[in-house]
Amino acid sequence: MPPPPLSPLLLTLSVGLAAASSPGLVLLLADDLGYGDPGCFGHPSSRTPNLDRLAAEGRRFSDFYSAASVCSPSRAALLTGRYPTRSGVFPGVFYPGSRGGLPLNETTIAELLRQQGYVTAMVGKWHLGYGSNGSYLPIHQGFDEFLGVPYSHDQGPCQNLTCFPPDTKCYGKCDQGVVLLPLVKNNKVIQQPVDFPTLTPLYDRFARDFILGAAKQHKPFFFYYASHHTHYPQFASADFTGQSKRGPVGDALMEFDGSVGVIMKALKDAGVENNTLVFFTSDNGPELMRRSRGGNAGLLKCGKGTTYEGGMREPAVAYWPGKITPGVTHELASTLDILPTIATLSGAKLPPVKLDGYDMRDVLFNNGKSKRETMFYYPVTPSRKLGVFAVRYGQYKAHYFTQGSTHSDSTPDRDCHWDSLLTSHNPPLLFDLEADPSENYPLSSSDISNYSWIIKQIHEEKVKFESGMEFGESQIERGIDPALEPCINLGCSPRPVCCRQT
Ligand code: CSN
Ligand code: MG
Repeated sequence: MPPPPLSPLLLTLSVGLAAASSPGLVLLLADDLGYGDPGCFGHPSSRTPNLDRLAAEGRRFSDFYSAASVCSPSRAALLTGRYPTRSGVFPGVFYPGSRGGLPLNETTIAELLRQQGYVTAMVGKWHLGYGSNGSYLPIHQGFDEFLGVPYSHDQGPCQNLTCFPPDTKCYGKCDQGVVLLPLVKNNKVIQQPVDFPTLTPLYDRFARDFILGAAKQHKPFFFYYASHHTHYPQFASADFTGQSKRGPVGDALMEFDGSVGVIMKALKDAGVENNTLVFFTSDNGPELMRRSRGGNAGLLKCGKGTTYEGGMREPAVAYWPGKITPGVTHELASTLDILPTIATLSGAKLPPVKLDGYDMRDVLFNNGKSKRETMFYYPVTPSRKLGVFAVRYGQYKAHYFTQGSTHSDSTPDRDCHWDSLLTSHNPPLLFDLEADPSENYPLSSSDISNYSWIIKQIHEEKVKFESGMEFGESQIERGIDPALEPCINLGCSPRPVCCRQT
């Protein structure tokens, strides 16, 4: 006999329960924050009580990697689970008038989750293209709502925008000759220029409203908080200016940490804290060229713009009370792994394209082994000809090419500087990252014959990986058209100066 039909009441209940069992997801991304910056990663004068609590009560990663050492490609990888060479997000980063963007046929985490009935929102820095009339904005990549700045806040005249109180002289020089920095709501410029000292409180309010609103509707939700902190020029609101022991970068980090606190309180107040995975990491290594105003890579070598560990190994924490037991994992994991993990957690089907990530549920929930054995390091300007600059396989890392970067200038280590030019290494420079995480002592120079077996194995992994790598058409080499820059006064002239709120 067939089962009796469900009553309308039961139907409502079962739909409600199914939705409630899909976990909430919060992705917290800091900008240019280094491996050594958060208190829970060892910084002696940072104040990050909220991140420290997530680390103490959740799982802290010691070996977590971004897939690029600058912003746009790193964010492309995070949202798609694919090396940015595939999606064409290279070389370097997008600019205000860039014609390109993350291709709309790429599937983002937000698109996967929206298909599963999630409500999705993002605040903060996008940096995956603006395009013609904002055609590359987050609302075209799976986000129901967006409040933020489409690119870096040094990619426009930033003078007088970032300091508090407003009549003090702002530190730092930014790009001139382009439009003032815009604040975008969905696909509309709502403020130009952005007032940075009052920006984070707007984001915090948005975050709280979104989380409480989703819970009230009994909808599973995805919230992506892409902070501008701690990117140059560092800023903070009235509540945080001068509050850290570390100067402007410490204040900026403290304000980011404050937002983490606001979001955690919203999860608690909404009653969804025990059904939400919170994941924190950073897009790339610290911009060491800013000296003590930049971030800190801790014990790792060099920073932003390089394929040394400081460029791509990031602080990371996963938090989910009752599901993730507190502790530290030394397993290899990457931003590339977030999409496949979230797909299984939400019951979503993986997009029918080549993915570079692995489901990391074993690492998160069972304190188990990572499925990931390798990490491939592409430079800021990747090419088919040179291929990957370095490969990590287990505890070993081989550098086939090394190169410094302006972003990592001014550290005591010359290897990081822009004038350490492209150098090829044959045999590769080999490091044991477990014995020597700072990449100070190459093994191959001391006794190459003892390590030829591992160099051979790494070479095989490299060949296998590169034979499966198809470069997408470069989105950044599509170039710049100043007419595409975001403008609050549609059709005004003369640009860019007319693009200012009146
Ligand atoms: S990034 O920083 O966007 O966080 O990577 O603000 O690589 O030429 C990087 N760059 C401006 C930037 C330019 C940025 C570049
Ligand atoms: Mg960045």
